[in-house]
Order: sequence, then C-alpha cells, then structure tokens
Amino acid sequence: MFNIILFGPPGSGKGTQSEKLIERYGLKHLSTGDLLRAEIANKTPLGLEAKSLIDKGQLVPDEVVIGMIDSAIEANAGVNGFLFDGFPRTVAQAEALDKLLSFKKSVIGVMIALQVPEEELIARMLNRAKTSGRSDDADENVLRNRQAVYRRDTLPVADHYRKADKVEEVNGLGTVEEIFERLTQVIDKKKGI
Ligand code: B4P
Repeated sequence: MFNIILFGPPGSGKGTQSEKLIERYGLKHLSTGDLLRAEIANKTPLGLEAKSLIDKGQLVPDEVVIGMIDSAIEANAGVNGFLFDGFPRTVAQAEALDKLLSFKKSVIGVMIALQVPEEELIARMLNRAKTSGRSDDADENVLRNRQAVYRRDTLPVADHYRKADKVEEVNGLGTVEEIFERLTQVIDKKKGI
C-alpha cells in the first residue's frame, strides 16, 4: 500500500487535485469533508452536529472524524493505498491515523503540503460559493476563521510528519494541470517510478 496525505489550507485545491490523483494512481479517496457533507445531506444526528460547527468555520470533534476514517479504512481492505484529503487536521488525528495504519502494517508514504497565499484562498472560496451552495464558503468572516483555525490547529500536523521526514511542499498556484504535474513528480519520485 502507498498512502498519501494531501495537506493544505482550506481552498488550496486538495479536493480538486485528489480527483485526478486517485485516477492516476488507483487510490481510494478518503475526504473527511465529503464524508461530513454526506452526513449533513442525509440529515443524520452526526450531520446535524457537524453542520453547526462547519457553518462557523470550526473543526468537527476529533473522535467523530477518527471514527469515520477508522470505518472507511476497515471497509476498504485490499486497496492499493489511500489518499487522505482534509485529514488529519489536528495532531491527535495524525497520531490516531498512524496507529490505524500500523494495525494494517502500513504507513504514510508522503505528505504533500500545497502552498497557497491566504488572499488567493479567500478569492477561490468566495468564487466557489457562487455555485457550490456551501454555506461555509459564503461569508468572508467564516472563511477567515477557517484560515485561523488551520494556522492554529492544523499546521502543527505538518511538523508531526516533518519529524519523520515525510513532508514535501508543492507550489499550489497555477493551473490545475500545472499543479497536478508537480504533484505527480513528487509522488513518482517517492514511489521510485
Ligand atoms: P473540506 O471539505 O476539507 O474543504 P476545503 O478545505 O474547503 O477544501 P479544499 O482544499 O479541498 O479545496 P478545493 O479543491 O475544493 O472541509 C470542510 C469543513 O469540514 C472544514 O472547514 C471542517 O469544519 C470540516 N472538516 C473536514 N475534515 C475535518 C477533519 N479532519 N477534522 C475536523 N473537521 C473537519 O478548492 C477550492 C476552490 O478552489 C474550488 O472552487 C476549486 O475549483 C478552486 N481551485 C482549485 N484549484 C485551483 C487552481 N489551481 N486555481 C484556481 N482555483 C482553483
């Protein structure tokens, strides 16, 4: 198994690039954002709790997302590898993920950290709000809060994987194709292709 974490601030293009990467490498895409939005669409109790936090730009509790990822890993035994998108977002989630993978005798192969300036992120998400219907994209105050939460709670996750020499930084500015090309170069090198 070759497992990848696609890391970066909200709006950095993780979801966009994940769609292309899973096709290229035959990976199973696990996006906690998508899993949570499915719970919200189905109006489950978990979805209702998650929606009130997401709409304020806050993170959903660690135990909730760790439980979702645990079930998803169990449900996908035998895949080539996982592409984790939007997870882990806290150091506690990273430690839990390392443990879940070790039960499967596996590890993270690489964490790719997309680098995008904050003003570009805000512009992208305000633009996405016009068509996505996502309430967490529509209000600039919420968008700024999501970036602040990222800096406070999520950036330390990169340090966690830096200690294990797993982090590769990639410029996230440019066309979707240009960025995809940069990502595949990093992954192919790591996989020894
Ligand atoms: P996510 O669904 O992970 O959303 P995201 O960070 O907004 O998006 P992403 O980086 O994937 O951006 P995208 O490709 O779409 O999280 C949503 C919320 O769920 C979180 O705020 C949190 O509350 C909760 N949550 C999720 N995971 C959690 C966890 N593990 N723990 C706790 N809470 C959790 O790109 C954004 C826009 O840019 C798109 O419109 C796209 O078209 C555009 N774009 C992409 N690439 C571009 C490019 N190269 N140039 C110009 N525009 C581009």
